[in-house]
Amino acid sequence: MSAKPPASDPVQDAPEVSAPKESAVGLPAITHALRAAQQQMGIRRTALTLLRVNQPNGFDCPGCAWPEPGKTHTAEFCENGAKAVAEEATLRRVTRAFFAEHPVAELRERSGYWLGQQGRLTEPMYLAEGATHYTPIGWNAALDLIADELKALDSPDEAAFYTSGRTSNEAAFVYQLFAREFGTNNLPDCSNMCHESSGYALGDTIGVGKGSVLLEDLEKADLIIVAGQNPGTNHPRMLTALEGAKRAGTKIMTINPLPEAGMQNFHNPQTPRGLAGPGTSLTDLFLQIRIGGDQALFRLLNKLLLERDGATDDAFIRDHTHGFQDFATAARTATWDETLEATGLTREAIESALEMILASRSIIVCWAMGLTQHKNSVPAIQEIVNFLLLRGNIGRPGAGVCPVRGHSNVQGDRTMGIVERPTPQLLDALEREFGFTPPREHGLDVVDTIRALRDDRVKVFFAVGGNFVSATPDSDLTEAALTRARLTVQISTKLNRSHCVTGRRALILPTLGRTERDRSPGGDEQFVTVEDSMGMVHASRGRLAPAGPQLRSETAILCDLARRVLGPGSSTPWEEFAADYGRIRDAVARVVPGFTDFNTKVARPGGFALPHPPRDSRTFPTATGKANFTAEPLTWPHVPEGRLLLQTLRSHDQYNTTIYGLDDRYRGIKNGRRVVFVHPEDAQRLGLPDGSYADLTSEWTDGSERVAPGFRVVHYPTAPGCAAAYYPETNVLVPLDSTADKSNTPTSKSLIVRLTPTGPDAT
Ligand SMILES: Nc1nc2c(c(=O)[nH]1)N[C@H]1C(S)=C(S)[C@@H](COP(=O)(O)OP(=O)(O)OC[C@H]3O[C@@H](n4cnc5c(=O)[nH]c(N)nc54)[C@H](O)[C@@H]3O)O[C@H]1N2
Ligand SMILES: Nc1nc2c(c(=O)[nH]1)N[C@H]1C(S)=C(S)[C@@H](COP(=O)(O)OP(=O)(O)OC[C@H]3O[C@@H](n4cnc5c(=O)[nH]c(N)nc54)[C@H](O)[C@@H]3O)O[C@H]1N2
Ligand SMILES: [Mo]
Repeated sequence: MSAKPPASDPVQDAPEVSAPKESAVGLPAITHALRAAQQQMGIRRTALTLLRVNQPNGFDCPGCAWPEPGKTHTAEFCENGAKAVAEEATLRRVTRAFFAEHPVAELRERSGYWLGQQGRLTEPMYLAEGATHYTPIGWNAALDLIADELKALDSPDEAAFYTSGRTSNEAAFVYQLFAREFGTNNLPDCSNMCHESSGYALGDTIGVGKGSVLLEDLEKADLIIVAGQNPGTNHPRMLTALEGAKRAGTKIMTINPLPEAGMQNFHNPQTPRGLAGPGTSLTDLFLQIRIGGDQALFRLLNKLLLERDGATDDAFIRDHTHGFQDFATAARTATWDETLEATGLTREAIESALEMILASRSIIVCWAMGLTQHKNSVPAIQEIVNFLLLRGNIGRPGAGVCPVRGHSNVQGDRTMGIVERPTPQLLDALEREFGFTPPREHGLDVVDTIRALRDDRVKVFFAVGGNFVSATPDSDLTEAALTRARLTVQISTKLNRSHCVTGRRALILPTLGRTERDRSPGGDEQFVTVEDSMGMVHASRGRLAPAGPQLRSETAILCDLARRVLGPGSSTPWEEFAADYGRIRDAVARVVPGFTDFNTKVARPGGFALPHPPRDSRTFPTATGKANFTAEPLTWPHVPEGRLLLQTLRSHDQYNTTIYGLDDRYRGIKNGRRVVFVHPEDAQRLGLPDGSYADLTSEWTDGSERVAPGFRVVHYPTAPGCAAAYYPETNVLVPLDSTADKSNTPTSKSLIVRLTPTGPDAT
């Protein structure tokens, strides 16, 4: 039970509410972007920096993983990309004087927003056992301290190595190599909380856990279905691509419990027409689904397609798939009654969707966290794969699966081997290249790492980026678990809560961001590479002077640490790797499939596409050698009387746990984050007038309850029975054991909650 709001500032939190917006981007977005950027970086640096985002010779935007178009527009950045850049390129600095002034106990009481506003970390800092303050420490002493602690463990599996998805391919490759030479596969990753369900569902069915469409496919599609995603905020450049597709005649169907502004009407900031004109209405059909109802919806659509003469691609099914009969038997059991109950949709809405589908030869389905963070996420995504397979919508232009990734290199980190369940092929290749015996037992994912910390099975926690304590579920339990560690280490750019809730000893190691020039110890300028959401790999070069003379690149830190931990017993050329990232890419070329001639190919502007057998040749590297239909039991969340189903999502002014500001412009919220969006009819039934306050209590199957107090009730046109509130303030409500089947992803989008009125008006 928690009484203390962990990440929002109650003093500043005074939400003002107006009507939600019906369109997105346009001039206001540019003004907001530039204002945010200038506050952090000043005018000259703003212009210089923003012109370099996503340009062939510039750096990859640290915002989202949406790909760059082939011919980049000069201003191929977006409001939220500009905020992400400004957050990193800020001129504010956290120095040793800051840490001398603020005891850790005080920093723990600060909001995540406040911590982030303090600026860039500038030198390594150490929190000794029992100390009240962080104090400066040299790089050598810091790295030796970590090496000593790691070497003193009884087993390498007592350490866990977390990654957040901004890490470059080069750093990710040396990181996983170091962990495995050290002897563990404990590589928990932010994707365990993110697209893991997509990876599972796609790996089992099409044999590749990644999307099968390229940017140019969007314009070739007859229909794009956007399910469980809010691109207006989280992938704004996707709206430009959707607008292009609409111009080419593509229809768009949106499936979401919320009417998100970006999907309704889009004012393209890259064109004068978009700035001044009426904008483009993107969505042709909006299905306002209940949270968790997607599996039921697609199962019924599949049944209806099976019943229609000529609606299925029988040659594709015969030649390329496996498991059709079992799937068809399961699909035929779908009923209208059950589907209407699970989805909250009307029969007419589903019939319109069916007609639109039947009229479309080529279909792409895009999705993000609205599909991945539920108990039934893996079967729901697999039902979408069934849906696409039925009409041969994979492996041809304008058709396929498009999971839209979050962090800008989260997909690349996985490709480089940041996985707790490595394939034997990866381990064999590492063994051949580097001459050591990698551990074969699977390691810990995020949820299991928290359990292991709680039970003293993991004693050293090491993170490259991210904000583990704030991004993970069950905040109170997780924080208590982390404080049991002997040592916690964070390689970070900005201050966050994970520097304040620490193990017995703690280290902060400051690192370069994407925007900054990276010179190796020998003085040569280096570049890194990243992979976007569509499997395109390209170079990223920072140009700004580093935020301080002491900063080191992630790659340099990890190579130096590996050398100290592994000693002369390691035959890996760690120093050469740090001095020349090209050497790392040469090794990647020999270890990771698809990277042959890596250095040559990445030198081309725009980079290169990784092979994707289902997309390229309709070959499916699954156990059956075919694309697999699946027939999983149909489930959806059942909500007891008087309760609502809560999803935790992002506001327009945040990047995960980084809070840029306290507004959510498109949803009509200003100056506050502790709000809960509730359908007016539910609110009335529950006695919650707009503007009243309520505590949120989540109810878990073991009878335990978790409380997040003091949310302003906002009447909002969400699907009935559903509610929404921001992450990370609500992570305290997510039970550690409430995870998706198979993928073990926390169910951050379906929590059963009750709202208890509080404050002066409560009766
Ligand atoms: N500016 C900005 N950009 C970001 C991020 C950020 O925080 N800020 N985060 C990055 C990361 S790591 C990620 S993973 C992505 C996240 O990108 P999104 O997935 O777009 O992010 P969320 O805010 O979690 O929004 C989830 C959407 O799914 C809908 N939804 C919820 N439950 C259901 C359901 O059961 N069914 C359906 N059909 N829809 C549902 C919600 O209403 C909402 O529109 O964005 C990336 N880009
Ligand atoms: N309730 C709930 N919980 C969720 C989600 C949800 O929808 N609801 N979404 C989940 C998802 S999709 C994700 S991806 C996770 C995100 O989890 P994380 O990736 O762990 O969290 P972030 O907030 O993105 O991490 C921000 C921190 O990264 C550091 N950083 C930024 N850039 C760099 C860099 O270039 N290098 C290094 N070394 N550090 C850097 C900064 O110190 C910054 O404070 O959260 C998950 N948690
Ligand atoms: Mo994510």
